[in-house]
Amino acid sequence: MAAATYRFSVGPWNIGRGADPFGPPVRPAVAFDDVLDAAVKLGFEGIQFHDDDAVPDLENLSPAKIVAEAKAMRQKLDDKGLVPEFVAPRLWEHAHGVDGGYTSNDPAARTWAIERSKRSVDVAAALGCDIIVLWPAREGTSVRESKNPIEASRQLLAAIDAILIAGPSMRIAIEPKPNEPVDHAFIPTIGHALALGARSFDPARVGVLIESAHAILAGLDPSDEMGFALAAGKLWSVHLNDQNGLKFDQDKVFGAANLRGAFDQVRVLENANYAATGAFVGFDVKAQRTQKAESATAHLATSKAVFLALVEKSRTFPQRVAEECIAARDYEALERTVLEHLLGC
Ligand code: GLO
Ligand code: MG
Repeated sequence: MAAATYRFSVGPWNIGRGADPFGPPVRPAVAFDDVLDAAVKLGFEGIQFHDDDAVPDLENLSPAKIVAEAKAMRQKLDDKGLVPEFVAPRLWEHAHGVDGGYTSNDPAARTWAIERSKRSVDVAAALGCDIIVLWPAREGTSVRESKNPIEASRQLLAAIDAILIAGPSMRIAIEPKPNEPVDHAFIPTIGHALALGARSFDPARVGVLIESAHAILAGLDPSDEMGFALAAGKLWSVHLNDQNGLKFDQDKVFGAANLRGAFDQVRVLENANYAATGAFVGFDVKAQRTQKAESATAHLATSKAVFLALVEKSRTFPQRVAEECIAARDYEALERTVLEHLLGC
């Protein structure tokens, strides 16, 4: 049986802004239509959206107008042979979400966050995709005593339920991150996300999106986080990238800091036949500040090339030798087998 092929996806924030978080733009921002053309050229079939990437200025539009604009976006994708992968409510950039959305201390902000999420559901439905990604960016604290974690968990659960009710055909993929932009996030790991989902009104529709860097920032092995979600049938998307230890979220090229760790992530996806589920492989990577405009998508091309090379490494892995090492409990020999395979010797 031929091995299933992977489908790749990308978000406009991985191509467009021309700035890093520490300074003004150093390249012109890439217009949205050019992002789509770049995706096609790079061989990425799926587009990931923040709600206001799909419908700019949606806060100032009526629900009917939001749906009309999302339908126009759907047509634009169709014309280019692209498909929408997910929509994420971008709560963390709006003034109302300054103290978080669902867990804000301001009840008006909490109401706003739920309403905005319902609009995201409308956008996703009109685009024709069935995944809402929740990256709970500011749902946490920088001053521990400012929020009550018991209450916050209840609020997050209520938000998940509200989204599930608003979109009966939607699934929610929670994208946990332990910190940044807040000091401590309320849903820091995959275990937290799945435990919360299990308590929701429809657990079958709550899963996860795993970003490699977010697992590393939590001190965890991304491939183990993936394995945990895969065992539960809950890995609905991935944001592969890399991270040089416990720093800010670097969004480095996949495999750039830890090639073996990247291999282990590909291997766990391969072992679970992730490609056959139809779920996408996304790369949440950013161009380096030093990069010139004409080659500012190289980070995506390299991440995809590394991924495909590691798929090959996974498919040619000397499994029989590895099993013999395991049977003999000779993990030093296994270590060498892995390293020699990766080194190509
Ligand atoms: C930042 C997150 C961010 C999300 C995106 C989709 O650390 O990884 O890039 O993936 O906004 O919600
Ligand atoms: Mg991400």
